[in-house]
Amino acid sequence: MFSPNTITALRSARSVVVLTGAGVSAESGVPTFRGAGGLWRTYQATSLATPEAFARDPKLVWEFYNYRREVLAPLEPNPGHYAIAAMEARVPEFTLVTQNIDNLHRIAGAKNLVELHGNIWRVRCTNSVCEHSANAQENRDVPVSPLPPRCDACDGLLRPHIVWFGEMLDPDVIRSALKATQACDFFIVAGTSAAVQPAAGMPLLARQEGAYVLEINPERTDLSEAMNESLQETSGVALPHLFEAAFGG
Ligand code: BV8
Repeated sequence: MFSPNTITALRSARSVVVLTGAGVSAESGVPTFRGAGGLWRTYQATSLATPEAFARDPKLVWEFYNYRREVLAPLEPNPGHYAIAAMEARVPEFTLVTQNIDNLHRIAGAKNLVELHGNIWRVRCTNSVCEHSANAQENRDVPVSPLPPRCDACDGLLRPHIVWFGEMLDPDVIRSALKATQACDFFIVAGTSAAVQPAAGMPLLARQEGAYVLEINPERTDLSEAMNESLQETSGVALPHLFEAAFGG
């Protein structure tokens, strides 16, 4: 399934970074962003995941996230999530960077996890002077109700602790992701269409810095040409194979 160079490079890697996108959760039943799952009622998901949409109609945006909470709540990690968590235990330095907000990597046992776009099970206050603005809180309600939810400390509007399109990523989060990317000698990018920045730039940065870069995606992407190896396979099948081939179970 993988080239011998890929297995040799991963087996001897001192520092590994894995970047995942929505495709890694597809085999758990999570609709991907740009596939058919990118639609909700008559809306493109990407048109609701914006600060403008929230300012215009916070209740509608919260209904969208309640829908995603309802879809996500019963879902489990798939073999791809577990293979990544198993790899972390076998590599001296390991960083998992995910664009996904579904928390499935954490459930699968990931430890050194950087959530670039936040987490659907956390909320924060939009009142910038409120203590719950800088410190997001866990909220597992399915659904969140009443809508839109208000902060119990200041009665401000609560929002999902998620990075929307057009919003800056948390500087500390992006710094740690880029630091790991520049330092690694093996980089895996799995399940992403590489359409969204700044995540999509990371595999190319790793390549520039001399890392061996492996892409796993059933479809080719704009990254594929630049990878050391691009395997057209699903992550739930390919990642367990990769773990077995490099670390022997
Ligand atoms: C930023 C949280 C600085 C929300 C997400 C013009 C105007 C404004 C902004 C921009 C602009 N041009 C560029 C930008 C920057 C923008 C951007 O990149 N836009 C794109 C769409 C053009 N980026 C940002 O705004 C970022 N912030 O840059 O700050 C700035 C600030 C202001 C202005 C300019 C710059 C913030 C982006 C964060 C957005 N939030 N998620 C939510 O989830 O509700 S991103 C969202 O898309 C998800 O996190 C998702 O993960 C991510 C990326 O998509 P993918 O993960 O790749 O998923 P996708 O469906 O696309 O693809 C799935 C892939 O899986 C496919 O390739 C498929 O083949 C594959 N697959 C399918 N099945 C499997 C599989 N692979 C493996 N196994 C399988 N079984």
